[in-house]
Amino acid sequence: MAQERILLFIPAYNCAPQIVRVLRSLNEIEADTFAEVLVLNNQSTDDTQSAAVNVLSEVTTHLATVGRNLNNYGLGGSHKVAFRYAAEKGYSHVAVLHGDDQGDIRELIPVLNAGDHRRLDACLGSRFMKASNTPGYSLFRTAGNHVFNLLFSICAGSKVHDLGSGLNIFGTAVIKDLDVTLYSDDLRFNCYLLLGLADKKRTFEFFPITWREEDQISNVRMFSQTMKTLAIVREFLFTRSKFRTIDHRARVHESYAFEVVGTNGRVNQGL
Ligand SMILES: Nc1nc2c(ncn2[C@@H]2O[C@H](COP(=O)(O)OP(=O)(O)O)[C@@H](O)[C@H]2O)c(=O)[nH]1
Ligand SMILES: [Mg+2]
Repeated sequence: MAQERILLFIPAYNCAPQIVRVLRSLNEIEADTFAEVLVLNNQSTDDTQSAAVNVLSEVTTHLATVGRNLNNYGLGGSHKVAFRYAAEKGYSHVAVLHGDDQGDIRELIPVLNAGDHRRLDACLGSRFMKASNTPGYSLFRTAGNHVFNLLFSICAGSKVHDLGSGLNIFGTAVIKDLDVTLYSDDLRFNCYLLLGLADKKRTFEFFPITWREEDQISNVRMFSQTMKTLAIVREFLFTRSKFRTIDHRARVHESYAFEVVGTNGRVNQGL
């Protein structure tokens, strides 16, 4: 088997205080667990970029790079940037950790140690399993997510435990899947990706995670998000050919590109 090299992708938008904590947390895991850590600042309007660049020198365990998307591509579009970068650099996997410090990178380590990411096309963090923990989540929000998980389970034909959390790992089959480009660039990207995985009979499993809601600002507008997510279910169940072929983006970007704005220059011992 080719050598395993995992890119840790950290999407970041208006999360200056949190990105500093997320980057520091990389010192709590074994050095070079990830071949590279890529923070992508998605055109934040706050100090996210300078906060990330300034803390880079404190990251001693990993090669870490901060990039700036050339446009605001949304969370989904940022995934597309990272997947392309991983394909170009020959990384075997892309792990994703949201930059707003709601998740904990240490919770991915048991998945890696068990080798689940080699066995499966995707390992997806879930906020809604028995062993999950969601301090700060209202009962209403949790119940709503369970309803959606049920709807998506019907679509996927297997149990879905989360429509898209901020801690996941994807293998080469997903990274190189050209259809991913057609999925929505916004926060619903993970919903499309999930149903796309199921439709293509890719293998995925969920693992329980802790997801904090402390000083983070959620940008999700609950009602509009609910209606848009229902529309994905309808499209998948009733017009599958459309789901497979149409462009699901509100706006089509010619390319998904970024420029490097900082690196800690660490030389990875394993490379
Ligand atoms: N809302 C939003 N988040 C983005 C964007 N680009 C990257 N992100 C990151 O995506 C993650 C999820 O966004 P967030 O608004 O926290 O959504 P939520 O956690 O699902 O409520 C955060 O880490 C953001 O920093 C973007 O264009 N919009
Ligand atoms: Mg968040």
